[in-house]
Amino acid sequence: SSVVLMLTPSTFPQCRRGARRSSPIAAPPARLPPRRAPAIAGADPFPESQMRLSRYFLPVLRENPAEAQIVSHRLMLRAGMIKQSSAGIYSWLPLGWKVLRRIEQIVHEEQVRAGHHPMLMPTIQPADLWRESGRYDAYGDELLRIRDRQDRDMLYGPTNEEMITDIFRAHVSSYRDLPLTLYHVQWKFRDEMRPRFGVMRGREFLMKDGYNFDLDEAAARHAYNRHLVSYLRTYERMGLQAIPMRADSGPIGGDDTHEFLVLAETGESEVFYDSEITDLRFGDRAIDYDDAAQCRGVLEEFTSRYARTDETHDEAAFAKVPEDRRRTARGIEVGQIFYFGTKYSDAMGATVQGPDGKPAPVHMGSHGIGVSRLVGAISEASHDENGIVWPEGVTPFHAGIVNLKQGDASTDSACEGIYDALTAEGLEPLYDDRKERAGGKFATMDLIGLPWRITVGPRGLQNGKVELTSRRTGEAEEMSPEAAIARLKDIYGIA
Ligand code: 5CA
Repeated sequence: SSVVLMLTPSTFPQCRRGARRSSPIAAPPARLPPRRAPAIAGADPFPESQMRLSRYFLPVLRENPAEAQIVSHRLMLRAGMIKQSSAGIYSWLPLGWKVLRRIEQIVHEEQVRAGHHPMLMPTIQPADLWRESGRYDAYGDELLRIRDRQDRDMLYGPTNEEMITDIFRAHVSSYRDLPLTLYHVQWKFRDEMRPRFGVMRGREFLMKDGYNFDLDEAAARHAYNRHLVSYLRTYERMGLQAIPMRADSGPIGGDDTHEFLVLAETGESEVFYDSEITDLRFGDRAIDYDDAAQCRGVLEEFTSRYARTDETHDEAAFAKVPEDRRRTARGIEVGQIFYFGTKYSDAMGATVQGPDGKPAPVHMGSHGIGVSRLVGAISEASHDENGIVWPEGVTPFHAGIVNLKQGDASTDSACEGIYDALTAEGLEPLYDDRKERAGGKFATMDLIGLPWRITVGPRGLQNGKVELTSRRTGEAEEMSPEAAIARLKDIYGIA
């Protein structure tokens, strides 16, 4: 039973507050002072200039690839999104990379909204940092150890607690510089024993990892709660319901951690929960991320019911949930947040001078989102027998334009007109301008899962009409090209 929230961008007010042509900057929420000109929230920072299928690179596969065991992997291969290079390592072809960018963009927008600072750390790290924390040996075989030409031990980072702590201790020495949360979105490598399910469990994968530094436990708990809230918002914008569940901290350490799980039959984790939890929505509520009580309230609302992964499952506690609400299911872990106190700051000497003048180790936590895994998770949660069904929030192209009679002058020019009008509004249409039969064009559009399709043919045009079709419901409606454009503007929250 996969769970998908049918969210449209109009669920999010920041999307509605007017778009300016092709500027990739998000509209600010109502509470904050306006920064720059608003545009479509979550827009691709590198929009394509050539969105015509005759010139695009979309190597779709007709046959089901034998190596793919789950539907999302199969569909991502068939839709020409990824190509395996070696076990658990993939190239991202243009369509796949486009979805990845849109997910990454939403992650950035929500991180910045919560007051966190983007940066970028390298993929290759010196082993010595990991010797300081004790994890160089403790991390085991998943850590890819590398030796450079000077015989120095290096490693390909599976996570960055040590490196960020090293940056912190070099530059921050006073409590006045706290609180501080830094994050980046960077490729990671974990030499997984069983890479599988495509990008879902890769060896090389893209992760957002963030790290908070706070003076004391109370402040660090607020950072934890703030991350939980911002993650709820982040996943909902992607059209996903990701449920925070109490989990185990594994090699990251610490005693407080939640995983965010998307329910899906093919998920790798077994989960146990009170069914009431699936009724919760973060929705459109205003949140002040500096308000500790407000953030804690949201955390309590979303974590007070029983919801655990098999690692922390407690039969006795689960038995207290009314029987008709007890659920056992499977889930995909799309993120995890940790509070680990002074584990790394103690080991690595990351202290600040407190208000009393005495040095004290900083309290820390780390917070991850599986950015590349999300592409698989969304495909797994949102598809039908014909292909993927992208939620509007992450779709690679906002709409497809299907020309039913390529080469017919008036049909071609109507399609070009719609393409230009949508592009001028800051939307990205994908125009199927190939000389192919209608059935083949529809099948391609269904496979790659664009949520809206405008079908343009000579017969409809005689009455001044095109057809606007929803990929999700299959419902089609005849209307003028102008009305179709206006409808799409409305759907994507362009004033
Ligand atoms: N340092 C902490 C928080 S930044 C950390 O590494 N957390 S983690 O191990 O839970 O990873 C964060 C997220 O990355 C996971 O929730 C998962 O969504 C994603 N992830 C982890 N391993 C893989 C993998 N092998 N392939 C794809 N995504 C992965």
